[in-house]
Amino acid sequence: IKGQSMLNHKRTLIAALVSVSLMGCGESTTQTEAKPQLTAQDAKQFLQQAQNDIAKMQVPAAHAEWSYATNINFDTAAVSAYFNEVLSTKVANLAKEAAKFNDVDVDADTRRQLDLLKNSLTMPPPADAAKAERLAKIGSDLSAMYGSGEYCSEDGTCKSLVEMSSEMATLRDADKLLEYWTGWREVSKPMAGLYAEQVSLANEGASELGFENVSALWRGKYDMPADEFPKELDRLWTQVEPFYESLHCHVRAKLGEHYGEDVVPQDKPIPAHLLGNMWAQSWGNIYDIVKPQQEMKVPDVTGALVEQGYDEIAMVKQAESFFSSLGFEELPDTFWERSMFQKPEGRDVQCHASAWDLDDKDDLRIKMCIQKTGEEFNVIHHELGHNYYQRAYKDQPLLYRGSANDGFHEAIGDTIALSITPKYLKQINLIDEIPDASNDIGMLMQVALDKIAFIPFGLMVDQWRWKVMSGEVTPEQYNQLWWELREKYQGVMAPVERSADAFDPGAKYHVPANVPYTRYFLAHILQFQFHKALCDIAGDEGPLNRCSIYGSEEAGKALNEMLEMGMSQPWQNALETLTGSPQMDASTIADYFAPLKTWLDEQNATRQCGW
Ligand code: X8Z
Ligand code: ZN
Repeated sequence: IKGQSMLNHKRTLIAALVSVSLMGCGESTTQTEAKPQLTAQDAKQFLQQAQNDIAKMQVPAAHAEWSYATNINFDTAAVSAYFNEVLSTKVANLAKEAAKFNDVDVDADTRRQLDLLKNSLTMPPPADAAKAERLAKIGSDLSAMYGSGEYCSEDGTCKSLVEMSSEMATLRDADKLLEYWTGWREVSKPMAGLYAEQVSLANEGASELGFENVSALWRGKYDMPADEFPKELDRLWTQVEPFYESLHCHVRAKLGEHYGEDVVPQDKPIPAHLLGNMWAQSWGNIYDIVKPQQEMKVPDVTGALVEQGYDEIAMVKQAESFFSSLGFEELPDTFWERSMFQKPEGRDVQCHASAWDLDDKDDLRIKMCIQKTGEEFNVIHHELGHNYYQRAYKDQPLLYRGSANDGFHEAIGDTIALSITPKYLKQINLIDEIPDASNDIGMLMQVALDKIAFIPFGLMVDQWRWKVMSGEVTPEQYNQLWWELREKYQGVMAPVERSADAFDPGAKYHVPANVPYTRYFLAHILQFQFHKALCDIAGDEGPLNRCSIYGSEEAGKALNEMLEMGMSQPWQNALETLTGSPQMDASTIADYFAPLKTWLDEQNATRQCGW
């Protein structure tokens, strides 16, 4: 029956396609009347077939991708590039077919699925097979360059990104920090040419699909007109900006005291190598430098994990048990057998943390090079959030198996991690006592360094990419624009002049890997909205920063209701399901951090803020 319906469907489509040329010689006036019309039924059949075809191909493609990411070599690269090309070409063809139903009167659900199919690719391949192959090859090469990248110092010792990142967290020697910072950015220099070539190939693919360019395609995935979406981001950023500026002001002043004002000039952006993170994207690691003078008890999760002898698996189990306490089913045995929790010896892997669903059934996995730190404990929750989301929507039609908008996927695990409060840490015996409220400024500072510092970074990466993808800047200007935006949004600057061949965006995973980044900006807003809604449901009446939803099955149920929806409805509806409002809104952030904002403004009273 399946084969039969496919044939019927193909016949109808082909008839529609060739009608004009077949009837080209003769009575042109009757062409439109004679053309067989596509029907709503054809659209449904088309979608059914398309989803079957994609589902079949997706599984081996995912296995190839997993093999590559967990073992980067010549052969795994070839196989993953092949599957990438074949699958993305298939989807591009289906997306083009979907456009044939643009003027057919179909129900809302069918229309949504057709639209999702048209919008689904990230880097659409051109129809020209050689170009499609080239695009896939570049993607796989860039990813390998990042994944196997290392910095070798003059004495011949080489360090991986994981090693340098972990040192930079506690390193306070500005020269050594600068060495790692510039060293890692050597890895991305050779990416520049490939990246520019990739942009033009993907733009060709996007234009064949009817998009102006890749930028328009990426901005068009948010259930609103592509040109409206950046305005929505501006609105959210405006809500957070004053708080970010207060935090920035205090952090710069403290860094100035620590490193000297010649290293950290007080009227300029902050040099990007001093913030405890390779990309200056979250600053939690320099809490010791910027913490309040008054002694404050802030849980030392890293210390507790080490002291209690947690290994990588124990950390993941602990994270799993949080989800279990909300009523989510335990992870399958295959999760434990097939995941990669540690960097293996003797082969290159893509250490950047990720969560996988190999078959849309229950083959869930994570891939991480776990470090035994509080920061990584959070990342584990982040990754598991992806897995539980994937599992929750697995029974939706394929085109609905995904994030309400891409920020939701990134926000789920982070939302859970916001519940890793002192109360929770005591419940699981990681700390002995819950610090009283007089310590809250310290704890809020710790969270703000991680979350608020991130927000402008989360915004600027795609501000850069949208301009790059739309051709507003040429490859010669790529790096300069990157630093203009880093300064504008984050108030950080390159610590040394960047050479003409530098390609610093390539030093951030998501650029060579072509993972859109606005999702993380959205996630950092959404997770506070989710946290508040879930705390209300859990009946926690204390301040938001002390609320933990651990053990609340009601909260788990409410969360799951949203997760199960997948992308079956506009994200505004999913948001409303959980929070009661269809609007993304950063005012929850202001509430969460209100005492810290007051404190920062007192500290900054005599300082000259801004850059
Ligand atoms: O890439 C990630 C996750 C995997 S989706 C670890 N994140 C962004 C990053 O590391 O740059 C999480 C926060 C931002
Ligand atoms: Zn993620």
